[in-house]
Amino acid sequence: MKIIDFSLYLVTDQHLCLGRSILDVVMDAVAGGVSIVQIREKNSDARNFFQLAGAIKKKLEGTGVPLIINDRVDVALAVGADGVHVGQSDLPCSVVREMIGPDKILGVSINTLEQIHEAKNDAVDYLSLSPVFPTPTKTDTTEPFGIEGLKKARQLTERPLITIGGIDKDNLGEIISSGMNGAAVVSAICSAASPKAAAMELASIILESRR
Ligand code: TZP
Ligand code: MG
Repeated sequence: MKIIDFSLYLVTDQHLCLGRSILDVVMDAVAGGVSIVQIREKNSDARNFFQLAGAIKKKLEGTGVPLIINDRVDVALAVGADGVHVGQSDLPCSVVREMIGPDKILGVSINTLEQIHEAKNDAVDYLSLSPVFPTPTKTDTTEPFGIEGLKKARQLTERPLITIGGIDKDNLGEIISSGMNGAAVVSAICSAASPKAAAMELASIILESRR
């Protein structure tokens, strides 16, 4: 049984880091209380993604914060990452699970309530409801779940649920109160003046909302 803390899930976007190195942003965010990190590189070639992920993997060693790779199973395996996150148009979860083995973390994006049922037999460790709100960070999304959608999803499954899209300090409390195991953010941390301070604030909102 894997014990994974999904509370504050950082998803990176190199282009939203305000010119700072992604490595510095990630480590600053980890110092502030991020519990899990996903490297998401939509425009990197395999070599650059591999080098970046390897460097981040090294830095995260000993922190207890798992490293997840978006989409690229090959990159995840090559750097010995802790897991992979796939979407509905990536390799099927059953295939990815075969490739990464039983011990790695596997997460999948869920875009509709029906997809929660469809994932019923998939050996995934968490479902990411995507998006909860519209966001300029990713515009090619399906209809946002909204808070009501999160609550409905919570009724449908006992599996770990996180959500992503437009999450910031003003709506995070509501998201956690709707039964989510965690919240994933890009710009709220990557584009913050201080990623560490931002992560600290978000982490404390999560703690507060669970009390
Ligand atoms: N998937 C669905 S929304 C999103 C991704 C990667 C981007 C979320 O970014 P932000 O800045 O936290 O709204
Ligand atoms: Mg994907």
